[in-house]
Formats: sequence, structure tokens, C-alpha cells
Amino acid sequence: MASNGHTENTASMKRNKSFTELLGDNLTFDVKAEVFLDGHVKSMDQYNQMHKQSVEDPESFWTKIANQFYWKEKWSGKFMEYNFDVRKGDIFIKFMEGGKTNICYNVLDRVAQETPDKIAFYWEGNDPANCKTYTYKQLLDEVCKFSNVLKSKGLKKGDRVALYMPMIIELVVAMLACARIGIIHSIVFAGFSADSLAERLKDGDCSLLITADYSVRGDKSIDLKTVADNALKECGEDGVDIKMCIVVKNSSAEGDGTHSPKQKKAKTSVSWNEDVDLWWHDLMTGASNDCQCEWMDAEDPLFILYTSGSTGKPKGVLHTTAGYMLYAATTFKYSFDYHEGEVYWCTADIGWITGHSYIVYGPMANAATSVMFEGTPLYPDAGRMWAVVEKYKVSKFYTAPTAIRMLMKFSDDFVKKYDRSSLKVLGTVGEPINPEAWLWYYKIVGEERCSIVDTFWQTETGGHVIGGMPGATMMKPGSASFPFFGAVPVIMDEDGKEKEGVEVDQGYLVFKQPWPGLMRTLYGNHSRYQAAYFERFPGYYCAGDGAYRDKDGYYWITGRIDDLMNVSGHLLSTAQVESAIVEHSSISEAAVVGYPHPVKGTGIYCFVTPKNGIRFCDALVSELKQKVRTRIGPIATPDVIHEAPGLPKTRSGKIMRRILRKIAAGQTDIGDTTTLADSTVVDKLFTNRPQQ
Ligand code: 6R9
Repeated sequence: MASNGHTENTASMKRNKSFTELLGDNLTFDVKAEVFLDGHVKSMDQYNQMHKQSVEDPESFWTKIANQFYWKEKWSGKFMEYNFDVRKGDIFIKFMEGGKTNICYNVLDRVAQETPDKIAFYWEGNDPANCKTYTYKQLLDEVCKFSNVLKSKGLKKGDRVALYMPMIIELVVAMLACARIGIIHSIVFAGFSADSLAERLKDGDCSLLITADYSVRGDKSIDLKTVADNALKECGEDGVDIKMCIVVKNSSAEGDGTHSPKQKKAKTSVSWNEDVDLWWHDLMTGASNDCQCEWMDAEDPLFILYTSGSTGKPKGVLHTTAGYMLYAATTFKYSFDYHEGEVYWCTADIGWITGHSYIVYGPMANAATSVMFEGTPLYPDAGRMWAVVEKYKVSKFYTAPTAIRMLMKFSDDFVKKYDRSSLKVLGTVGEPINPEAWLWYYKIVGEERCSIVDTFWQTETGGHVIGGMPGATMMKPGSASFPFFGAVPVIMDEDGKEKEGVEVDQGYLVFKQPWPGLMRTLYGNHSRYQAAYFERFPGYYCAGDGAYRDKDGYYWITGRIDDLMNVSGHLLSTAQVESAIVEHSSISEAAVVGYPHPVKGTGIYCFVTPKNGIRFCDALVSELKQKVRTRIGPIATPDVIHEAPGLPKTRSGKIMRRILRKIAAGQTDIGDTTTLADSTVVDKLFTNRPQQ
């Protein structure tokens, strides 16, 4: 393993050890069989047989599924074509090329035609008194109207539109409207800073930004429009002129209970530029609800979504139409064992891939009824999640370990006072789950009745690539268990040799062949795509995570093996945080590492060297934290800033992050330091550790 990977994986192995300590020999859990009598997959034999077919004969496996969708024209050529090996030429992946379809038509029109009054979303506002329902037909009307708005503004197939919006229904309307007429949407999480938004707008060469005046979360109100204005200004300064900004008036509904009195005060005015800004509601008034779909080629781009890259510059992951549609739909159906009539809730934000695949496209492709939640798990109190579960009788629930860890700090009474008897499947995503969190989720939330599905996947993979089948897979807490249909994971050693046998120790997690939902390129940068994912091990897709396989064939993900930190389930690059810090005029050098954090999973620990003559003080610490928030966004706020008169470096000047990681984790045994140019810097770092 790479030196940094090695340390991380050792830490994860220790974490897994405590599963044994906590659970004794009882490492495997079954679910209550009667809960899953009608499961889509009833046994491991059935799963094994289906998985085998999906990887040995992908064409017949996926064609059966593709036939359940509407195709304007079926594909005539090969079902799947690809090259995973850089030595043989450029990497490419194609599924069903030449077929013509439209994802919006498939997930919305078809359901609205068959069951117009079926509820697509129970929208639950930040304020518990504020909720609305949207049927498939209502949503279709809104989507058609907004598609016409986009067309009337001159937007056409292939253009890029950025969405910087709160968790309001207009976000779903806007993304589906884009998909309907072939516009590539690029959603930017509304917690990112103006700089981050500008960077993404420029990279995608977007012609329009859609935002809202305000967003509300908990007792906070965020002035999104000002962030959007600043981002547009930055783009202009760099010669990228974005001429249009459509703004949803999210603060309009006086008296609907959306806003606390404090928030009401904040929302009275919004900055406005007559040349650029347009109100969503003005444009929608009088727009026709009749809009034909644009028939898209299976391999036409559907969306761009940015994810952190090791070098600091975010990567614009590009997904295409038909493969993504098939994969989001199929993973949703099987991983959550979704059945007609059930209510499903994913607590993610649509600004992340989890929201794209498992709030919008996957559930809607299954004609599901979902909860869409604007608020936060702690508002108005720590019982909110379970109040919502009771209110809508949620049966499939999907959240992240960081949320579980946050909630389990409060009394179990917050959970127990609500009726959770509707729950059947509890999903988790974003990072490896620790044993305490798994057990709390299983025992307290799920009353030892529900299946816990630990879903491993990435922005790049489009949908789940490892995860169990509820009711069929015996659960091992902490293991994502088995590959999803179409995925062939392999554990690789340092030299690019596949580790053989069922039980193998940790190595690099790679995949041997594509599945329909795997990204096709990085927007505008195919060479970076090849370099980041395919060059390290020619012939394989390299996920960037470490993993091992146990004697029963279960996969255990051990964490990132690159310079990405998984903070509360979100990937952030150490390089990006470092470059924000060194922009401060008092800092000469910075090195950032992750460290174990009780709620976030990984916290952000920054070693900073002030310039000569600069005094390290609390004010400087606050300024540095602010700097990172402004550059990247609040999710990247450093947890610890540690003054480093010098950084541990090799004689060739490379920072030894292995040592910094140990210091950040509070470990004193830092191993071999003989390669250090100056070993006294380490002693100094031990003596001035900040209080945490
Ligand atoms: C969906 C999503 C991807 C990275 C991935 C890995 C980590 C996600 C996980 C998990 C262990 C799980 N990750 N799910 N690690 N167990 N169940 O999170 O996408 O934001 O792109 O992050 O998250 O490190 O490589 P993304």
C-alpha cells in the first residue's frame, strides 16, 4: 500500500477489531424472516445466480431490465462496449449506444399517465408545520412548464445549467426539466462557498444559474442569492460571462410557518441585478404545461457532479442517460427491496450523488413515494427524524453514519417516543460504519427487526456497487457485504497483482469490468479521468479505497488510500484545504491531515507554519478557519489548527504525512524517523499540541 494508505488501513483494522470486542463471537446478524417474505431476492442462492448472470452475460441480464423502460428507438449495436486498459488506447465505456430514450419521460411521464394522483414526494419543511405533497401529475406539469421556460430563454440540448438550491421541490423540477430537454445539469451543494460555486460554473462553462433567495436549515437562514451573486461576479472577472440567473422566491410564503421570527427578519430584501436576475415565479406564470421530450441517445450526457480530487481541483464526474437510468433504478429496487406503495426516505441533500440517485432518479424510476426533507436532524430537536418516520410511515430509510453518531449522543427516548413499526430497511452510506453506530441503528432505531444495508459506492459509480440484499444477506456489522449486480470487485496488491483466494488481506479496491452506471469521463478532461482512475492498475477501475475480503467473501472497506479525507461522509482534499490556508498572508506553509473524530468520522487537522515574526494566536486561528470556509464552504472548516514551527520533511523536502497523521491522532509511537531532514521538528510538535 502507499505509505499514507497503510496508516489509514491499519487504523481501520483496529476499528474493526472492536466489533469483536463489542459483539463477542456473534459477528453475524440475521433479519426477521417474516419481514421479507415477499423480498425481491429471497436467498443467497438466488442472489449468487443473479450476480453470476449479471457479470457473465450482462447483455441478457440488463436487457430484461431495459425492456421495462420506454425506448423511442432500441439500440441496434452492441449492448456493452468498453476499454479499461490504457495500454490498448483511450478508456471508453458505452452501453446501449444508439438507443433513444429520455430519463424524465421514464421516471415521470409514464407514472403520471398511469397513476396521476400517486404521491411522488411528501415534502417536509424545516419547520414541522410546513409540509406539502406533490403527485406525479403535479410534478409533470411543473416540469413541463419549466422546460418551456428554459427553451424560451434559448437553452438547448447539450447546454450546461448549474443548480445551487436548497431542498425545495423546485430543485427536483429544475433537474427533471433539464433532463427532459437534454440540458446537462450540474448541481452544486448549497453549502458550498461562492468560490467553490464559481469554480464549478467555470469548469462546466454553464450558461445559466438557478438558485433561491434564501435557504433555511434549523434555526439558520442562509442568503443563497448573495453567494450566487459573488460567484457570478468571480466568473465575470475570469471572463466567463453567465448572463442569466433564475431565482426561486423561497422566502415568499408568509405565515406558512417556514421561518422562525429571526429568519423572517433576515429575508426582507434580496439583491437584484435587472440585467441578469429573473424570478422563477414570474417565468412560470403563463408557461405551458405541454412540452415534448428531447429523445436522447443512450450515451448522451445527463449530468455533471463534482467530487473532490487529490490535487485539490474538483473533478466533474459525467454520467450519461440510459446506463445511469438502468443502474439507479435497479440498485434502488434491490438494495432497499422497494415495493409498490411503500414510503421511502433518504436524508441526503440532492447536491450530493446520493440525492441524485436515491432521492430523484432511482426512486422515481420505481414509481416510489418518497419523503423530501428540507431541515436538519436536530431541529427542532433530536427526535425529528423519527417524528418524520412516524408521520409518513416510512418503511425504507437511508442515512449516513455521521448522522447516526450525532443522534446517538442524545437520549434513546428521542427515538423511542415515536412509532417506528413501519420501518423494514435501514440503509447507510458515505463512510465505513463503526460498531457502536451500527448496533444503535440496528437495536434502537430498527428494534432488531430491520435489515441494515451498508451501501458502498461513489459519485463515480452512479449507484451502489457493494451492499447486501435485505432479507437474503446475513449481516456483518461494518461490512458492505457483496457486490451489486454487474460489479466485479477485486483486491489488488501494490504490484498490480490480484490477491487470490476468498479470504485476502487488505489491498486496493478495483473493479474488473464496467456496469451501466459507471461514469464515462470527467467533463472536459478525459486525460485526468484516465490518469485518476485507470493508470495505476491498467485494465481495472481503481476506486481509491482500501478493502479486504473475509473467509465468507464479505467485503470490508477500510477507507481512502489517497489524500482525500472523508469528513461526515463528504470527500475533501487535503490539498484544497492547504491552499486555502496558505493564502493567508501570515502563513508560510501548511499541511493538512485527517484524524479520528467521534461524530464526523474524520476531522480536519491543520499544521501551519506562521511567517517569521508572526505571533500564533486565537485571532489567527479564527481567521484561518474563516479563510477555509470562504474558499470551500462550512463543511471544510478545520477542527484543529496546530502551530508547526517546522514540518517533518524528508531530505528531498517531502512532507511526511504519516508522522503528521500520528501526531493528529494523539499517537506517540511515530515509527521510523531516520529519513527526516530534521528530527527535532517532531519533538516541537509534540510539545505544542493544541487543546481539543
Ligand atoms: C456515495 C458517496 C465516495 C467515498 C468512497 C468511500 C466512502 C461511501 C461507503 C464508503 C465505506 C460505505 N464511502 N460509502 N466507505 N462504506 N458504505 O458517498 O459518494 O461522496 O463520492 O464518496 O465515500 O471512501 O470512495 P462520494
